[in-house]
Amino acid sequence: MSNPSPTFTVLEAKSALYSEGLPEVYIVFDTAENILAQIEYESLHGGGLIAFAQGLGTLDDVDLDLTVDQVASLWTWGVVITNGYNIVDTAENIVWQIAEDTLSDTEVIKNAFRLKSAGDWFILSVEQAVAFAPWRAIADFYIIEDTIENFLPQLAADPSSEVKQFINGAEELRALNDDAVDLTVDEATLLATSRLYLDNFYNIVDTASNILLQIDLDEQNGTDIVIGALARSTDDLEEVDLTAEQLIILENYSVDIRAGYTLAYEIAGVAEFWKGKDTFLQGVEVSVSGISQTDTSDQDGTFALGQIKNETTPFSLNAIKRVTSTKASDAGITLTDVLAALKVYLGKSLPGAYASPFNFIAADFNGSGTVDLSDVLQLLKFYLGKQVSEGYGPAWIFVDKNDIRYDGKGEAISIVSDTNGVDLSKAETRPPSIFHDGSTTQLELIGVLRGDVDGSWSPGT
Ligand SMILES: [Ca+2]
Ligand SMILES: [Ca+2]
Repeated sequence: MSNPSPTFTVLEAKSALYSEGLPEVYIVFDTAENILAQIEYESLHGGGLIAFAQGLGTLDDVDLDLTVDQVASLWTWGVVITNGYNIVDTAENIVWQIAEDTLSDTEVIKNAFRLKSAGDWFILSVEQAVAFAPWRAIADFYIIEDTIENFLPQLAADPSSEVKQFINGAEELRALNDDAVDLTVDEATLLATSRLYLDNFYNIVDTASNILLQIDLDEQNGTDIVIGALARSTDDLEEVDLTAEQLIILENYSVDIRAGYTLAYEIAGVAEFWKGKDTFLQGVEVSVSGISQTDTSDQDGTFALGQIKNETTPFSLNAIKRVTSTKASDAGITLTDVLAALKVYLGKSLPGAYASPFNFIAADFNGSGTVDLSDVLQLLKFYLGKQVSEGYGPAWIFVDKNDIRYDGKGEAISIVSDTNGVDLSKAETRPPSIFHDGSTTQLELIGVLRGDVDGSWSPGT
């Protein structure tokens, strides 16, 4: 059984050194204050009392207030601090020590029961706040004061990190007086949601698309990130397509659009059958010549063509609805249609139930521009399920509603033909091509099926 090493207080060790001498192995066991005083003394005078000690004792002082330097000294001398203590120091020293600790992994500070300032508010840079981030105990009183440029990378790097929470928890975030800072919309949003006081003047420099998006969000959420900006400008709008409405919004928000932009808009359209009420046509493929915009009407007959640019207006639209069946019944073709086509050819009037200028289009079974006896005979053949001559057969034709004149009851009374100033007749059955002049963003297409003269076709057939 070995004897434990003798223990001395600092004073006892000093006294022993100058009288009977110290044993080879001893431990200095004392309060932190005494050990620190002796360390300081020996550091100044080159003594070796503490250095000779084989071990330094354990401090047991829950309420001890130490500076970072004192903690570092104790640690260097191998003093084991098992219990809590307070670090009372300036933020700068604590931050420095935290940085040292992080490098050396000595965890001096990590063993601290708590960190506290001397009652003053710490003013930290973002970098210092980041260093503090794992030390949430100090989060009570501090101000982050830095440049926006330093905030942004830190916030953007990991928006959900503890660092951001730490920054969010700050009593006050302040930007330095930086009146001329240029922010993107995302950056302004990031700063605003991080409780940075955006009191200072700043410019939002971004694309129109982003600014518009933010204006939209602002209005939805009742915030004023963008609205609060003193000045906004967009750098490079060469590639941005704006609608006229968006342009007005940007102007209302005093967005200075410095570079060029393209004014664009969307055409909203609907396709419906000429006969009956609200029979909408699905599967109408609408395209614009020379532009890659295309859409196909859905169940409601609606379609949309986006990003139509002003400089490409006016233009023609193509509307196609494919006929896949060769059965007369699928095209709504019955004997009534054959007889009706014959009446059109003979110039006789049709029953009021389906008399319409659309009859001329439907009776021209080959789309030749005129209704002649061949149209009637070929339609009869088709009705009978016999082979028809090339060029004859059901096909969808679309008329721009703007080219149709209606009576007071909404019945079509005439359709303009593609021959200027002439209405459709059996001698001129071709409507004008669908032409868009940009005066409206609405487009209504009325479809008629060649061969179905009385309009008995229905989507189910
Ligand atoms: Ca014909
Ligand atoms: Ca029919």
